[in-house]
Amino acid sequence: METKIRIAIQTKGRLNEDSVQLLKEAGIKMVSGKRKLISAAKNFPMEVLFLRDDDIPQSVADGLADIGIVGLNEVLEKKQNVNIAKELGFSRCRVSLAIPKSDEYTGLNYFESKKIATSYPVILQDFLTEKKIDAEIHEISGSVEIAPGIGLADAIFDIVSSGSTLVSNRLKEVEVVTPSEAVLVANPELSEEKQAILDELIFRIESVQRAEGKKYILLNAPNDKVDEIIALLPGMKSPTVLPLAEQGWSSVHSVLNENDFWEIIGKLKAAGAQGILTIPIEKMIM
Ligand code: PRT
Ligand code: ZN
Repeated sequence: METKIRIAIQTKGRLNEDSVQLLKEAGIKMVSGKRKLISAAKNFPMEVLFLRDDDIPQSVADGLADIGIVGLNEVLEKKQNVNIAKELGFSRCRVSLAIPKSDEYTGLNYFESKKIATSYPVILQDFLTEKKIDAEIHEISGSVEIAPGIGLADAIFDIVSSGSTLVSNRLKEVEVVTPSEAVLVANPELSEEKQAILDELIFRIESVQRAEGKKYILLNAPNDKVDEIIALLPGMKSPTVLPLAEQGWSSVHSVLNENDFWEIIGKLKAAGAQGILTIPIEKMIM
């Protein structure tokens, strides 16, 4: 029988859509139809297991799944024996300490003898121990941010993304304890065959990630301006220069970062480039 790798992803929630999208961009098609607990891929030796994010670290450590996509915050909290195979760059957030807005923050000693509400007691305890702060941890599973307002705690330790939840609860972020993002985790004892499938998956993910924020650019230029124009293009290697049917003109192709796109476009135009076209890049293979 053909070896398959089993990946655990979140059934629904913040990670689900991006996890499915990542597999899709890696060229992995899932058998359509109703979402079941487990779903086979059509064109890749993979099975997809849908779980709550809280259960993913353990299912990978135990071998129920071989790999999984989960927030780093859950990996750190659950302390299961899994390897981080790849940082995925989505669902970025941070796990932070926050206190009432009206309080003056005096530094970490603020938390001495205070009561802190959180759904991440393990990460918080590790941090407090490391910083030698003696505080009381009050574990609650949801709506942590309302705890100070109702007198349940003095401070909170929770996930922050835009910060608007803190603002609307009259809290302020005072310490970022750990940044987090979605990560691909793997069982540390994969068979050789499964490791090879994981390597192929990582290769594909990296090709997609490399193309992110990049544009393919094509432009026409008079031959005597080509050197000047090439000097403006960062590119991967040297740009492609092709003769146009019209005498004395060339077509120049290269790759641009989206970030410096407009700045470079202005310079290219000033240098005599015409008919500038940009095209999104799906994948970049190195
Ligand atoms: O049902 P299941 O158990 O699978 O899902 P869940 O409800 O436990 O998790 P879910 O889907 O809410 O989040 C999954 C993962 O997304 C988390 O473990 C984080 O790694 C990541 N993530 C990214 C976030 C956020 N951003 C986020 N903003 N998880 C939660 N939040 C919450 C946070 O708890 C707080 O209430 O959003 C609020 C803060 O957001 P801002 O933008 O107001 O700062
Ligand atoms: Zn959860």
